[in-house]
Amino acid sequence: MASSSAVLVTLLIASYVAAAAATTFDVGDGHGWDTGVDYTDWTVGKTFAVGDTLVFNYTRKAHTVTEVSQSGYDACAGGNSVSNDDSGATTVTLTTPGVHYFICDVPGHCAGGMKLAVTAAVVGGDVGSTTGSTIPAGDAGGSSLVPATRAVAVGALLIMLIPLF
Ligand SMILES: [Cu+2]
Repeated sequence: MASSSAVLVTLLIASYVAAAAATTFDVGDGHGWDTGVDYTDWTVGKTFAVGDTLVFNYTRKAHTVTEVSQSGYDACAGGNSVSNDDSGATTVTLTTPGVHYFICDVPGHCAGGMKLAVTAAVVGGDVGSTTGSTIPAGDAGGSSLVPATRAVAVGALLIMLIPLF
């Protein structure tokens, strides 16, 4: 029994590691963070989750990566920013679920299209918080449910096998 128990624990850990795998996104891909790029268009077809990382590449001091509230995003106003950087290589890890808003705070650039809204879905490693994975994000909610469902299935399997040990 001890060996099958070890196999089960290994499977369980493997499942959680797979569910928690984070993705790194190069914002704008080959275009980087620049004027003349449609960042709403860039997000289409991409699924973002808590733990994922956004990398903004641009010429140092030529642009900023300014995380703002929704109102700051809508108005292209960087005054009450959550964070601000103009180093040329800004890395942002999505640590909380929900929508994260970024603009360039150089005058005219946000209005010219340098604004990005990304919805981070909850990763389904924690069974207790799977209700959060249905945050509306286009098609993001559906695909993020897959690892959550797998975690629940593994948990149910464990409960069924516990009396055997
Ligand atoms: Cu700019």
